[in-house]
Amino acid sequence: MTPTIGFRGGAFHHKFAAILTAITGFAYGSYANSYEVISGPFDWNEAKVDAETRGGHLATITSANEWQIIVNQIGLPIPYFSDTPSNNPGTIVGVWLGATDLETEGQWKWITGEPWSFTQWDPIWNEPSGAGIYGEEDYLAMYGKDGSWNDGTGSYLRVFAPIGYLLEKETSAVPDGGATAFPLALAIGMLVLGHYRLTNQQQLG
Ligand SMILES: [Ca+2]
Ligand SMILES: [Ca+2]
Repeated sequence: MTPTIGFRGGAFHHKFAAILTAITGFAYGSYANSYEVISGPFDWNEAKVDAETRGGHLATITSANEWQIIVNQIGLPIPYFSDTPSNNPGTIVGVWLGATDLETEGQWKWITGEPWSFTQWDPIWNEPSGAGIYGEEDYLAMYGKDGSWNDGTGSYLRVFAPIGYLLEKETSAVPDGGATAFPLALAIGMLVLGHYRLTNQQQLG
């Protein structure tokens, strides 16, 4: 597991990230990314546009670290979750995420251009299934119950399809939550050094 240092969302965290970024020149904003479940009858393309209208994008989950941050922020099962078919008004079976293999079957791509490496396909139904009785399944969805992934047709108009999406808002150039202990250690070191020099200057003065 990658060593990470972070704080859950909130004002303190945002200030802390901003201070660290200012001191070290490293961007810590990945920890400030915010995630929100938007419920509603969106097909995948409509969800993509709606997310952009809200100043974000369909969520891209590019590391186990980012997934943990999402779980911390929104909880599991996800908000509005119902383990019943998606014709149950106001509830969500799953959410659309920002990836598709429409261009080349089997080659999944995040809409943000981030590298495709982390996955959490649902093993029970042997996902990604590629196609099913409803046709090609080229759009990434996440089950609200446990966060496992499924490739879906892009439509919500059938049972066990999403009826909402996960919105991600970036506040930093670092998209995936990959901060490590090193920049934090550097920041602390620089703070200590700065304090030491200030103290010395006062003594000399
Ligand atoms: Ca992301
Ligand atoms: Ca599938």
